[in-house]
Amino acid sequence: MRIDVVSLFPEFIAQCAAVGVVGRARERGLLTLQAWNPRDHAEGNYRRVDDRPFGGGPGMVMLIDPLRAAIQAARAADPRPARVIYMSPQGRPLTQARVRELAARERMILLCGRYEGVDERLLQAEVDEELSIGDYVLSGGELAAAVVVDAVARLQDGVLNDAESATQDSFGDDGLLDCPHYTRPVEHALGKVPDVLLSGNHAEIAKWRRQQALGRTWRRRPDLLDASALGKADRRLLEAYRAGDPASGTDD
Ligand code: 9D3
Repeated sequence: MRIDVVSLFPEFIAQCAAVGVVGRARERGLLTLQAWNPRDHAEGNYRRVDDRPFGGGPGMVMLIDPLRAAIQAARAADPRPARVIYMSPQGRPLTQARVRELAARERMILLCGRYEGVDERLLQAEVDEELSIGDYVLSGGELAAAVVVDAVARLQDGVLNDAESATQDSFGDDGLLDCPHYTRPVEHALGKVPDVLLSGNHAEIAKWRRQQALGRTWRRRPDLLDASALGKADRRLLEAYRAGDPASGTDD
């Protein structure tokens, strides 16, 4: 997959893409990431990329032409058609379902705004979709674009090791939160590892983990539980958790 990012801070995008899972995806040739700076396409000695808003008010608005030239340069870097996605607080909120859809595409262009935003005419002419990463205020689209790149990269075939397998993660397949994890030592001043995890009984361990995942989702994110249709076995595990069954470890 190829992702082009149009941003006034291309070095930020490059840094994010250099490390961790995204860095590995690129090393393996599974992801191509390139940043395009609208300032490189701006005119004049001052290379302006923004100007004051018509109608008055605070802040600046990004100019049409430098952004449009950067988008065109990004489009021309690859013959395949690209969906242009504007990272924006006005966008549809990103979900793992949307991440899966985006991950199936061959390429996309992420447009990052700064200042108060982008001239509306540029959005109407060039943008296919607006995407938000949540209801809080960021200073620009770069962090949001990095979130999309990370979430989409880890779904590319061959990116994750078996141990990291995406389907085991929260929101992977079943829409539940993760169970608790423990490592050595078994006994610590902060507490003991639950006995079931030391039992060697893999069926019991799987059942306990499932129950913890169900119980924590019920406690912390009931909205997620409403959305997932539980089977009979899950409903019984959750019933036992809610009943405070000592064997289910309902301490959170
Ligand atoms: C304080 C400025 N706001 C006035 C009502 C508008 C505003 C403009 C620009 C708010 C945020 C931004 C910059 N944000 C993004 O570019 C952004 C973003 C976000 O802030 N939250 C969640 N997702 C995203 S995606 C892009």
